[in-house]
Order: sequence, then C-alpha cells, then structure tokens
Amino acid sequence: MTELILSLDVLDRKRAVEIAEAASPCIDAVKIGYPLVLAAGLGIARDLGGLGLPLIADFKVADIPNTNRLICEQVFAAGFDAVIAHGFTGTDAARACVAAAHDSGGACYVVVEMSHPGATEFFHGGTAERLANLAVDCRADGIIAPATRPDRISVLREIVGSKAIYSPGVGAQGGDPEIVARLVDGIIVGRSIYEAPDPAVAAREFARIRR
Ligand code: O7E
Repeated sequence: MTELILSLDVLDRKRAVEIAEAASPCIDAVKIGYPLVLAAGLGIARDLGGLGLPLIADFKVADIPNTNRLICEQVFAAGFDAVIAHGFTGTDAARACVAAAHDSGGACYVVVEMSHPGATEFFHGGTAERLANLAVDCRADGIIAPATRPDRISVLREIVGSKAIYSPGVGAQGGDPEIVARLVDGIIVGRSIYEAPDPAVAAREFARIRR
C-alpha cells in the first residue's frame, strides 16, 4: 500500500504535536523540515518520538561531503530515522549522506525533481534523469519526485526501478492523490492535512485514497 507521509510544516511545537497525534492512526511517517525545526528546535524529534512513527528530516542537505556527513550525523543523533539530501551537489556529496544514514541505521532519500513550477528551469532537459541515476549509484534508499507531474514520475520510475519514490505536491500544489498514489511508494501531504478544519479527518481521507 502507498504510504502517507505527513509534512508537518507548522511553526508551533504544541500544535505540531497535536496535529501529528491526531493524524497518527492514518499516517506512516512524519516529515519535518526547516520551518518547524527553526521554530521549535531540533528537540521536536524527541517530542514526536512517542508516536512510534518514522521521522524524516527534510533538510535537503546540499554541501560538500564532509559538511554533509556532519549534518547527517546530527540529524540521526537527534532521533530522526531518515534524511533528505539534494543530488545536484554530486555523487561524492550525496554518497556522504547515504553513508552517514546507513551508519546510523537510517535511510537517505535524494531529491531528483521538485514539484513547483520553477523546478522545470533546471531539473528538466535531462538533469532529473541524471540525478535519478546518481541516486541509484549512491545506493540511496529512494528518491523524491513531483506529484504535480505524474508523467515525470513514470520517466523516473524507469530509472530507479523498485527503489522507493516519495512524492510531494498533492492537494495544495494541485497534484491528484488518486493518480499519484498509483505511481509512487508514498505521497507527502502538508497543508491539505495540517490546515484542514480537522486534520484527523483529512488524514483519514488521504489514507483512504491510497491503495
Ligand atoms: O504543499 P504541501 O503543503 O502539501 O507541502 C509539501 C511539502 O513537501 C513541503 O514541506 C515542501 O517543502 C515539500 N516538497 C515539495 O513540496 N516539493 C518538492 O519538490 C520537494 C519537497 C520536499 O519535501 O522535498 C523533500 C521530500
């Protein structure tokens, strides 16, 4: 079954915990990025640890190999289970993230194409395909591909085979969860759940859609 990953981009620690708890029966993981970590601190990983769900650090790590390693080690020491890295910094830099993740018993996912309109400026024209190949070469655990362009997901699936594809961009960004859920291993949903009048109900709706 396609996983449902809650993107918890709220800025208040208490609200973040409440939403995650409410959605928890229907979700498979929680993705936490800069908005929440900068607002609430890295300790939010411990605050959410009681949910028993995998916590994904969406820091889109994009530095030289040594700095990437240092960042990822902090991520896993803080209690996260997975990290997201960019691939455009090169094979050695992405491989440093994968190695740090695997050394900690965690996972690393590589962004190969983003979901917003401007992403086509640089990711199209062969770059996303190269990044998908890089993710395979680096033995990344999966890739991030855009729910806003299902045709592109299919192209990238050809390259990565059975490797996991997690896909943001459904709901608020216009991607259709019914279509995307058939193509990927997990859909990543933020505003459509955490801004809903009742996040638990919204999460249940998305959970029902996946197959
Ligand atoms: O649009 P929303 O509210 O459903 O949130 C989507 C989340 O996915 C948000 O945290 C955003 O930063 C992230 N995201 C994208 O929207 N598009 C991308 O191409 C990549 C990501 C992302 O999370 O990358 C790593 C998974």
